[in-house]
Amino acid sequence: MNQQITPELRQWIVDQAQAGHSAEAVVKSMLASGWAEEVAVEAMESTLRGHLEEKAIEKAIEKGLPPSVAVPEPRLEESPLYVDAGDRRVYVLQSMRDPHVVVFGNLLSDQECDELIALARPRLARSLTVATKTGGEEINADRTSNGMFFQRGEHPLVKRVEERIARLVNWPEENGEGLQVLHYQPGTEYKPHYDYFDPVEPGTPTILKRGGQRVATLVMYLGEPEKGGGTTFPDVRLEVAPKRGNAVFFTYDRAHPSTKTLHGGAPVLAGEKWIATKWLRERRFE
Ligand code: PD2
Ligand code: ZN
Repeated sequence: MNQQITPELRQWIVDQAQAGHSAEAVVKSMLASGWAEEVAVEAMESTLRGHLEEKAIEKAIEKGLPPSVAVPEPRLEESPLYVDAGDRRVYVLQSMRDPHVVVFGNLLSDQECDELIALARPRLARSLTVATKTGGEEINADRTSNGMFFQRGEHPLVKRVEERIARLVNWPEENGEGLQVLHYQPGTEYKPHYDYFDPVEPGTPTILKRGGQRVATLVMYLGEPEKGGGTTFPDVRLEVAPKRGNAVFFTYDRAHPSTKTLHGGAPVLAGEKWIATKWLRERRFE
């Protein structure tokens, strides 16, 4: 007998399951009609899995979730201990799937961290965030650090770091925003937020004209505090230590809290914290 799993067989399995028959009973009746056991079990499993996936997609549409888009994926399938980022070996210290968070070690040398701080320091101003109501920039009370933006590629060091990041996370350099450097003094923090632009805000369509949505964030630690200042992910109770030279990377495939990428910079309790953030967009960011 032809033991192919046809659309008719799949439909029959779904009908049986919906009529309240257990998986075991359905497999039993398949065996009774001459199906080989492995084929029957595989047909059962793959059909129900496919059916559940379809239902999940329908549900997402019903709930009005924004569509899911492609995101940068560092090549971690074989659990490498490090990634060759072109001019540097970057260590993979930890990774999580949901939310998709990766902690990298040795992304920057101490000298690179110092040099980025020195280049940024004279240009610091109270941090602005993109004002999603208007599409402009505004001072944000939830972010008490001081910051500045580099233009993409504006300095040979900035360019080198950007090329390294593109190799590391497998995403075009042109899709990155300019690096942002932030300086936190004791008592300052960055309250939990999402980095994507909220689709319901009136300024968002204007922001998205330039490169589309943000789809990933890389926070690089340039200067470590003595206490506090970790990057927190409250939905999964994760806190990443702000160790100099290391970085935390996370992606969000839709502009929605279901990505579990709510994150914040915990208050710095002692010492100073410096970070450089690279936000990655869907498309070329000019
Ligand atoms: O300083 C941090 O750890 C932090 C926390 C949350 C940075 C950002 N967000 C960011 O730059 O988006
Ligand atoms: Zn953030």
